[in-house]
Amino acid sequence: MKLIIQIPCFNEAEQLPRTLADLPREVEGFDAVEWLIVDDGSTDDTVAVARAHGVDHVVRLTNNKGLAAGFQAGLDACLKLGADVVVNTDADNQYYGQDVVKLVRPILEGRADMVVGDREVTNIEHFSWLKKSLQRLGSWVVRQASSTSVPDTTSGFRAYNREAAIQMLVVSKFTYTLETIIQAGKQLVAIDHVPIRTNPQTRESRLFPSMGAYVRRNAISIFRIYAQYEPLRVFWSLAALIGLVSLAVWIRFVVAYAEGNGKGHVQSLILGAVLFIAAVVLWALGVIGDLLAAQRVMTQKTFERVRRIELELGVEPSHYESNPAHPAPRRDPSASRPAPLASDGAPTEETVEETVEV
Ligand SMILES: Nc1nc2c(ncn2[C@@H]2O[C@H](COP(=O)(O)OP(=O)(O)O)[C@@H](O)[C@H]2O)c(=O)[nH]1
Ligand SMILES: [Mg+2]
Repeated sequence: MKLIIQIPCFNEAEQLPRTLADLPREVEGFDAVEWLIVDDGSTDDTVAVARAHGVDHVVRLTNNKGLAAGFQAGLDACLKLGADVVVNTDADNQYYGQDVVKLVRPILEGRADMVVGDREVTNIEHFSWLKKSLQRLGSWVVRQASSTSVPDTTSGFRAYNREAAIQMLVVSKFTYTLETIIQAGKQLVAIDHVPIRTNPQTRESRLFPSMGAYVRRNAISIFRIYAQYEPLRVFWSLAALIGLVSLAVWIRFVVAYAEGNGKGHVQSLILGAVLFIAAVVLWALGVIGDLLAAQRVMTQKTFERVRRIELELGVEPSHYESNPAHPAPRRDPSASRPAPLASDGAPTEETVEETVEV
């Protein structure tokens, strides 16, 4: 069993040494524990520092693509490097490195495919009252949207087993944390959570420059992701709401008409009609969204199979730079590859020989 701990980094040369010093090199239940960083177009010495401190694998993206893309690139590389379990942590030493052990336990015990570290947000000293309240509200919304019970949905300290990692497909640009939970919930991946410890804050968040930006981006992301998975609920609820308003406005007109004052309320008739058309449009958007969601499921399944084929063929990870000091053993791609067939489908001479040898 191999565990790879992945760390997305953007200009983290200063913080990395402390973070790496805290990470385990051995974890019970694993024969190998390796470290991987995703350098997302850093302009400082992130890669050199990582190498100097024993990082085994480097995925170096040419330019800054954002955390969600970095996370996906890292996950892909970890799978191709043969990880059975992938743990993701922050480069700023936010999470307590030794808690990796707690995080992987439910996976090792076969109780979960994905485990989210719970920072127990109410106990974090450097989070303001407002940030704690928003975290609680946001996490509640994500729990509703994902039908899961994850208490700390924005936590970046997580573990995925191979199956969960193979199925993960992040589309959102800003946040992979929320999308992966909603996706896992909808795909019925078994999610668990464990309490984990955090270290004192070393610097301000790079991801969210201000509280306003934090709320805005997360709210938009939750809405978009939820609408992608549940378009009928989102659009039909809105359609029903606007439809009811249009009905109320029309009733107002009918009452006035019955009282002989219809001419004075033509505006109500027009407003009701406009609202009714809006409701019909929303209803239709729900139907289109639902058709697209079905399409998305098929794309997802195709993607998953392509990924399995890539893994089977031993395709190299993209943007990968191995560390000469820590050569990584790879899975042998030829181990389970079927023997080649001639164009007419018959076994080739080579195949026959190979078969005889076996
Ligand atoms: N790939 C990538 N990672 C980033 C980027 N910005 C921040 N990170 C990493 O994402 C992780 C979380 O960032 P951090 O500033 O600690 O955010 P917070 O924990 O949400 O406050 C750290 O490991 C950062 O190095 C980025 O643009 N791309
Ligand atoms: Mg952090």
